[in-house]
Amino acid sequence: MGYVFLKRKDLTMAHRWTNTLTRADVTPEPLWLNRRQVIAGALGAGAMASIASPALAETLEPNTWEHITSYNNFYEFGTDKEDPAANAHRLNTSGWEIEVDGLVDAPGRYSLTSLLEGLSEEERIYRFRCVEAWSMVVPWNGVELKDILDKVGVQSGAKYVAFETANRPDEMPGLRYPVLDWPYREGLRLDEALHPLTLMATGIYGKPIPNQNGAPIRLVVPWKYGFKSIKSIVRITLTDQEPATSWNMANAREYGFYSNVNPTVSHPRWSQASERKIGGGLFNRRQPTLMFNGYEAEVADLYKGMDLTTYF
Ligand SMILES: Nc1nc2c(c(=O)[nH]1)N[C@H]1C(S)=C(S)[C@@H](COP(=O)(O)O)O[C@H]1N2
Ligand SMILES: [Mo]
Repeated sequence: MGYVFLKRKDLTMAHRWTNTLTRADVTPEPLWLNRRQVIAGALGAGAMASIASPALAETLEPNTWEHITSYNNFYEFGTDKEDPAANAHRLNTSGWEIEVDGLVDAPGRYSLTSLLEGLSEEERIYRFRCVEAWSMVVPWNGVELKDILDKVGVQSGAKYVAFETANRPDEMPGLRYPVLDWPYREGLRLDEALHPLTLMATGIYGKPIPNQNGAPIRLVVPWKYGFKSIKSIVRITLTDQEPATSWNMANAREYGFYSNVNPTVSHPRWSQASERKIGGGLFNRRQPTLMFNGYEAEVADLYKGMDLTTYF
């Protein structure tokens, strides 16, 4: 329970994401809500029962396209929430390539197209919880990271996956400021990376992902704080060492490597027990934060025996 998790094959009316759609083609939300009814109709009785629960229906009501694409963290384009939407058009996402290296069978510089070729696009409605205690619900389109890793062949010695964002000072005005040790870097333990919830997103609401949200491809790890979900990825490295990650390097006391959403472990400067859902209406009531952001049943096993206050 706690998330809508749909394989493409479960859809009666499969919507194929295509990069020919542009922002101008459709008003996304009504289209999405329509499709969601179709999706709900295709699910079994058990799944319907959980969707029908009022509390869950409320938390999983997706944010609007406007919320998702105008309130962003993407420090390469500035540190204000409005900066990415204003500046990220400068990022040239055409001919995108990703360097895959380290402990893989087929290292190399892949075009994004070739890396995604043959993999099945899915739609996932996920809660998204920023470490700053705000949240959204986002309807992503993407492929499981596992499918990409299977394609390049993870070698037996690999224990972690490291990611890097593009580092292009001419296109990213925020790189002038030493807010973080650029390029933006993130990482996952291999079992986290292979988990079926871990997505590489290329779209939102069935449209290509806007630059401010991490075009043309970004990570989405829904049970971790948002900063783990690194944007505009140009490098994926399989390694046997826990990789250095940007926020952890900036302040290890405040931002752990794991950064699993956990309402019982406070950030040194604020509580993580509740969150403000963006677009939450007139009074913008806070809602309780859920363990592992509501994905406890799916991911708790990954951390069995670990002290989550030490490995925060
Ligand atoms: N490269 C890069 N990735 C990033 C960030 C960033 O500043 N640079 N911000 C992170 C943070 S703090 C959050 S909350 C999410 C925000 O994603 P969104 O703007 O799509 O909501 O992206 C994460 N990925
Ligand atoms: Mo964040």
